[in-house]
Amino acid sequence: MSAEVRTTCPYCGVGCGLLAAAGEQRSLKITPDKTHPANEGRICSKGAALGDTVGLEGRLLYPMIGERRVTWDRAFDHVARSLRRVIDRHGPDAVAFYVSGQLLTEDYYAANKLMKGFIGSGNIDTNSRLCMASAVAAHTQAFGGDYVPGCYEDIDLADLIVMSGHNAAWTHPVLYRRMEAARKRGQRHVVIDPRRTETADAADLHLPLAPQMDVRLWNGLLADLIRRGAIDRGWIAAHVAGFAEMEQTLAEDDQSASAVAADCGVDQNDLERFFRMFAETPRTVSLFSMGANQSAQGVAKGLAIINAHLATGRIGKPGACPFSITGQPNAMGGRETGGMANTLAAHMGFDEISRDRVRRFWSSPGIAPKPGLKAVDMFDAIHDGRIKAVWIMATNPAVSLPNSTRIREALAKCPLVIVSDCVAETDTMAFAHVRLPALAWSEKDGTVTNSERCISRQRAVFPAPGEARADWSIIAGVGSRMGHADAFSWRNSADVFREYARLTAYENNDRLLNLSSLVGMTEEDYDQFAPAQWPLRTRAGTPRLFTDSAFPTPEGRAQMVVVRPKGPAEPLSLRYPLSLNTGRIRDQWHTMTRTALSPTLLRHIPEPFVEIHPQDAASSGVVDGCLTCVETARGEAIALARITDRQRRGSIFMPMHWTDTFAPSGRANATVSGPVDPTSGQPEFKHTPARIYGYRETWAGFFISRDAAQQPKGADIIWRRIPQAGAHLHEFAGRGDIAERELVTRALLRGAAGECIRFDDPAARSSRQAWIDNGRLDRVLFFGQRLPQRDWLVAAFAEETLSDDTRRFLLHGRAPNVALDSSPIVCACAGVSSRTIGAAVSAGACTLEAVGEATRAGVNCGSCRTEIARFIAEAPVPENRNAA
Ligand SMILES: Nc1nc2c(c(=O)[nH]1)N[C@H]1C(S)=C(S)[C@@H](COP(=O)(O)OP(=O)(O)OC[C@H]3O[C@@H](n4cnc5c(=O)[nH]c(N)nc54)[C@H](O)[C@@H]3O)O[C@H]1N2
Ligand SMILES: Nc1nc2c(c(=O)[nH]1)N[C@H]1C(S)=C(S)[C@@H](COP(=O)(O)OP(=O)(O)OC[C@H]3O[C@@H](n4cnc5c(=O)[nH]c(N)nc54)[C@H](O)[C@@H]3O)O[C@H]1N2
Ligand code: SF4
Ligand SMILES: [Mo]
Repeated sequence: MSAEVRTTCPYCGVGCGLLAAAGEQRSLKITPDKTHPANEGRICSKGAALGDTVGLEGRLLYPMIGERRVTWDRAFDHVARSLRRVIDRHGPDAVAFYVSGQLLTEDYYAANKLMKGFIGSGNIDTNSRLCMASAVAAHTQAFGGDYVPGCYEDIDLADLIVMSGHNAAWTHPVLYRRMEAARKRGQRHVVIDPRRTETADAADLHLPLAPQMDVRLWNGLLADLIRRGAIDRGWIAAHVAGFAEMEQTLAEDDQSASAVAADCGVDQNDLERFFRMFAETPRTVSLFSMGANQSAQGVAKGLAIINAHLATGRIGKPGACPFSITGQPNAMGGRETGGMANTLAAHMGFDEISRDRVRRFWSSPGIAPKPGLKAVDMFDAIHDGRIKAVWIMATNPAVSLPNSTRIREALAKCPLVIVSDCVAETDTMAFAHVRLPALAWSEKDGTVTNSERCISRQRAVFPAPGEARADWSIIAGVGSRMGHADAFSWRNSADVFREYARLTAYENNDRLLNLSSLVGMTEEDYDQFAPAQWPLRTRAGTPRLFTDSAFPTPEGRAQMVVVRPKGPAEPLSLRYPLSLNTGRIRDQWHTMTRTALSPTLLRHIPEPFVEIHPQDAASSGVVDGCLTCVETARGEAIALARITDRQRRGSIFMPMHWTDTFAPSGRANATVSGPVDPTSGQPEFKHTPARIYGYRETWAGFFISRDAAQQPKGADIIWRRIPQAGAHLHEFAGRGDIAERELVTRALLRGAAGECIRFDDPAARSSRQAWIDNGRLDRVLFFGQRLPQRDWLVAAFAEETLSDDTRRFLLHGRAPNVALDSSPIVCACAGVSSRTIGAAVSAGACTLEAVGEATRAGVNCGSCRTEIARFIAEAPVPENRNAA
């Protein structure tokens, strides 16, 4: 093992510090960094499994033009010349960059500088448009800038945490661990979410509101606070503008608890309990995430939450603030450098003064005159030919943008698609004319900003593999070849960062985003940089904003913005009577290009699913565990039905993660495309009118092989690939006749060599075959009605020489007398299954500690603790427990 490198996790916006030690053959040992203020020694299942994701298999390691490997020299020339040609013929707005909150600050700065300063267009936007744009707009309207007021310490200090559209237990697990710790001293949790998530389950109060009713609920709360006299009129008079207008607006609706509860579809007593808890608890933090932002009224939702805090003066004080929690590791860095189409750079806009200032700072030959196109509009412009060249970096829009069929059409039509990624094959890469290999986490070096404005270093552990390069250096290479060598002559990431820090401090009298204390950093300072929160006028940083109740608006007051409830943008109909909601699961990250490399993480939830309320399932004839079609006006997806009362009646839920690589029919965004928020441009990912029906396959099977197989061409089947330790499991089903099955068989067995053992039962339409090559199991293909569990067969692939015993039972799919457990893995760290945990609970383990002692589950990262708690809560109560 090499020495431990102090770095930051590449996944969520909590921004945990990690220690990474490289071993033989790119093995990596990960432990949480006790000194990092974000996690203080904690970690979650995804962070803990990072070691599984750093192999070189599947990496893009060389620049490619079409199918040709080229030198960087050639790649830079080609990209620069092609972009130049488009700009010369069609103007700067005919090119666009679509970037990502997973770029480092240095990368973001470089991309933004090239587009806005040197190409001279505003057309750079980011996947943060799908994620944080509504919160950015809400902050800007209320506080005069995109300022996150609070810090994680506020979450520790709060007595009440209200989570709106935030499944923190799964999406920000380490922050959730901090809240669990605070609960031990009495902190209470309220979750506002149509679904009963793991987070909702564990909360003191869950308000399962009807989709998109948040503004009604928060306005109802504000009206209630006013009625009760629980607002701070003195503080409002001194520090807030717009209260009277908002108070008047509230009078337009019936704000009685009964009316609000009825509109929001929640129990009136529960609603009143929430109102009381909020009124009585000065130390309240209101977290909001995608259930708030991803909405056609996402800005209004954020503002409604902020309004309740402004009315009570709960901001800028320990344990009290509205808190938009960020998703990606560097969503904040992107907002700061200016990577969104509607900002210029470093929290400056497109006003004349800012444009002139940034132009001088960059010595720019022609700075962007106006904001560029936001993500959804940008892809519309690609579709209709206004944009003729797009460079996509660190994001997978063919999967993650709404209405992905149309996005794919746009990419297929676009004359020039350049993609920088670390992975060779993604759904977006399939459309690339030029593929540029980027360094991945563990190789790259730079800075990220987490949800609480804390800047931390990511540091390289491994040397650059192949010819992969840092994103900023790829951008600089192209910028230089476009004729701007002086502006893009950085030697290393420290150079880029210093320039960015200088820009934040440049002629800065009024911008909070100011890193002036970092301007003079030496290389060594940068290497040693310890986490710190901006504003950084001094090295100590600034954990909490607005502590003096002064806001950076012209009048120094926060603005209470009038918001009115609207409900879902697209109405339900007879044809589409259900509201389709989408989001995340605990152990996968977005489009799975990295987390799916970890077989352990895949065992938590291996396949796409759709959650359905029992009554909706019954009226649609859908049965638990069966393949189910989810249809909307845009398209169709197919996933396994999970029938559960955790879903509201009338709402269904699908995860966003699956792609062509793992489950082509399971892509949620083939079906999702809501209208966007008119201000923020953020799409309504959480509501699309839909209907469901059974897929009703006529045959099903599975195939296990050493290498990943592609879905057979020409077969209209439902295909899922599930990487396992040492093999790939492929599940499939079809609605065709025996000829379809034959087609699939031929494709999967092409090139099969060695000995085949086989058993067919035509009467039962079942067929089983196993191929053994050089003594090793090479492929297994089973069709039929009653298929065995897959685990034993998967395990057989690990045998270097198949034993006689294994060989004998291959076509049974399991050995007799071997207890099999293929139930889902609940604890990813220790690999403990739900069956093992269920058994421990039945045997009397009735606390988290007891289950931990009995099974080792939940004792490491703790990401599974809410699930274990559910097992305990749902277990039948044995007599002796009553007595205890
Ligand atoms: N495991 C994991 N963690 C992640 C990620 C990941 O991919 N995997 N991604 C990261 C990123 S980029 C992000 S943005 C965050 C997102 O983190 P979260 O926002 O917590 O995640 P989501 O699952 O998208 O959505 C949260 C909840 O919003 C609810 N919701 C839907 N409609 C409404 C509504 O109308 N009102 C309210 N109040 N709630 C509603 C959904 O039911 C869902 O439970 O997670 C980050 N962390
Ligand atoms: N239906 C639905 N859709 C959604 C959402 C939802 O809730 N519902 N959520 C939305 C949200 S909040 C988000 S943030 C997006 C996320 O969606 P995406 O950004 O599309 O998802 P990722 O899988 O994170 O894509 C990151 C890509 O960058 C690559 N990559 C990783 N590191 C690097 C690097 O250092 N350099 C380069 N060049 N490439 C790298 C990865 O291999 C991967 O291909 O999805 C959005 N889409
Ligand atoms: S909570 Fe988990 S995914 Fe998020 S930064 Fe920490 S270790 Fe990484
Ligand atoms: Mo996100």
